[in-house]
Amino acid sequence: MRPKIRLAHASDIHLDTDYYGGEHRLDRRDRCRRVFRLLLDEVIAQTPDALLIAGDLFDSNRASDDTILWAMEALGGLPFPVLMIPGNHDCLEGNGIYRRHDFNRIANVQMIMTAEGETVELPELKLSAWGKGMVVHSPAFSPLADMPPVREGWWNLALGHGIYVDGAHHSYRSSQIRSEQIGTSGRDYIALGHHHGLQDVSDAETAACYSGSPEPVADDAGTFVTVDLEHGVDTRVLIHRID
Ligand SMILES: [Mn+2]
Repeated sequence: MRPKIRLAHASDIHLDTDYYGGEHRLDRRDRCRRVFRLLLDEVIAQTPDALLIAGDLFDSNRASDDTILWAMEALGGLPFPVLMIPGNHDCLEGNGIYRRHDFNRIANVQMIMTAEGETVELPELKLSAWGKGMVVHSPAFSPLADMPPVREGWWNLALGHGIYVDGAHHSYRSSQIRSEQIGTSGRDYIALGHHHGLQDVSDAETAACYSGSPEPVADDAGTFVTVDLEHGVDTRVLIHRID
């Protein structure tokens, strides 16, 4: 039987926002780092079995090497595995961050890099997670399209980074997450990123959420979510505010 597990899900951290290297605006760099550290500490306090990061850990592919190495060390120091995808801000274009720095060499990190989609697994949790490595944020890119069948008897997740669209056509929008793709996915949970405000987009049998950014949006606190999966019980999503 599938074990009872707890996942944490975060996205849109945007490290190095308004920082372009050197000594200028180090306060901005340090503020982003403090928010990320606070997020990780609050995630650790929830004792999850794994952390999902649904894109935009970095604000741009111009992020400083110093911040990238700092983030790799922070992820490597976590007491649980991390599954992650790139977002549009840290996509796999040209010499992007994840091409310059191999996050898969961090022992507890699995970074999804395949544009067509790739499944990563945590056998000890009987957990299978699928996602795509975004190369270009464009209308042609469909983060949840062509999902493979679920692995029977395991927990099945997906990760996606893009814009949620419900029903009506928005064909001009980039990286669309379509409501019917969620409802027909057969997944136990879909971890989404891109919208900085928390949004529950669950459909039919499938729980799906934008975790929100750990940075406050307007007057609202930053957020992340935890997801409790227990065989025979509905997926339970809990919202955590970061004050
Ligand atoms: Mn984004």
